[in-house]
Amino acid sequence: MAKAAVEKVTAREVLDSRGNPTVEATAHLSDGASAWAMVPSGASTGRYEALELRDGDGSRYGGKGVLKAVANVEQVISPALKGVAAGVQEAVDRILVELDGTPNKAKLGANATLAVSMAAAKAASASQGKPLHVYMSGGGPAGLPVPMFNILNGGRHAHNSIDIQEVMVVPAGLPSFAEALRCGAEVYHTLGRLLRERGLGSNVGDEGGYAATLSANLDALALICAAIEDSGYRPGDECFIALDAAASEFYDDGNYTLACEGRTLSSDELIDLYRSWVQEYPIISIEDGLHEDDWAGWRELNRVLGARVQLVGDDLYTTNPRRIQTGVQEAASNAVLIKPNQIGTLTETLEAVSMTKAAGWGSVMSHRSGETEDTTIADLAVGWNTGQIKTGAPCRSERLAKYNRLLKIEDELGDEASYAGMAAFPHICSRMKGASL
Ligand code: 2PG
Ligand code: MG
Repeated sequence: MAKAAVEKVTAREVLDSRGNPTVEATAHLSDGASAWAMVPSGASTGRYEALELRDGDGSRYGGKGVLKAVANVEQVISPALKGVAAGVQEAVDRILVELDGTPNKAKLGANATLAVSMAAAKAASASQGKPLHVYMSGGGPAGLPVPMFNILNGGRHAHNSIDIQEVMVVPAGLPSFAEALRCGAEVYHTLGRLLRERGLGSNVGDEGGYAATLSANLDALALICAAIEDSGYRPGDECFIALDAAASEFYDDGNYTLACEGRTLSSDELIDLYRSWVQEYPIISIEDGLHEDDWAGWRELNRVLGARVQLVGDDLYTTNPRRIQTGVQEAASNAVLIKPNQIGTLTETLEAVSMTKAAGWGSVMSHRSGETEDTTIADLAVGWNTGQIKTGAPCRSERLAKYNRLLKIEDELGDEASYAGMAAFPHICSRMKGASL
């Protein structure tokens, strides 16, 4: 293994896809290799996420500047990493965790630590002359993930739209990543046409999906099913539907309010609603179906639907190994959403992935709603063999950057490329059609 050490880490404030500041860090190594990384930023952030350090100085970017995080990289982290072997990720990340010293990166900011953690990995892979996904895999099994395309945006990502934050198409039954991407793009365009024909609006939300003016959440499912069929794909066989309800966003005091439908439901009633949707539509996955602290609800949801639908915890776990452990003990779900900036280093993110896999659960590598041109998560999904990735619609270049990176990796792997397909959903019935609840 190459022995290149960190010389220094520089950083700057750049802008994300919503025009908000975020951190870019560049790791410079002793052998001349260097690489940059940029961190993303969420809108529907979970209560238990690591801290995203913002300046709070209203005279710049409405208080959203990240100059403090940039200074932490250059003045605190850079000197501490000088001389550390960049190719030993655990060593780099251990220093970051120890320097911060808080349970949630409150001192340095997870935007500072993650930018450095990713830049160090990218620089080490460049120094060793390996593609990032090969470097990250450490020689373990790697594969192309099933993409989840968020083609209809609601909730916090698109105002005046449905309550469900993301309605995704999942081409799990196709033979390759390239074919899955083509399917996602074709269904996306068909959905746009259907929305325009019906006068429902086809502007796009933060993740590139349509922000349509629908009067019921269920309408989104019917429309997407029609778009899958009109595009020539078989729903429930080649192409499925996934939801991210992001239910913490419409929860208040024990109840869930679906504003676009004008009704308020208890946890049990919402579970019943999901069950009725699953009976009617080829839904393969539901993320954050319930609030991040509604553990009793999650156990019940998993009991009712877990045998045939992937139930993904995002705000519930915030990529935090301690919370995932609790989830496994309580049988609260059967999958975890993996967002590196929720925890703040690559080593801790990998720990979350390993724990999820050890439980026999599904793992979904994920972007944030505020993104950049950084494509690290595409390589992580392949190198860590997460089996699934969600990184928005096939629209907006900060989303396509990741999908296009996966296309390139698939090409480069040639005959060795294997598409995860239905195997990415090991714990649920392999085909939805005809299954009864
Ligand atoms: C989510 C994400 C990404 P945000 O809830 O899963 O789609 O949204 O980054 O706003 O938390
Ligand atoms: Mg989510």
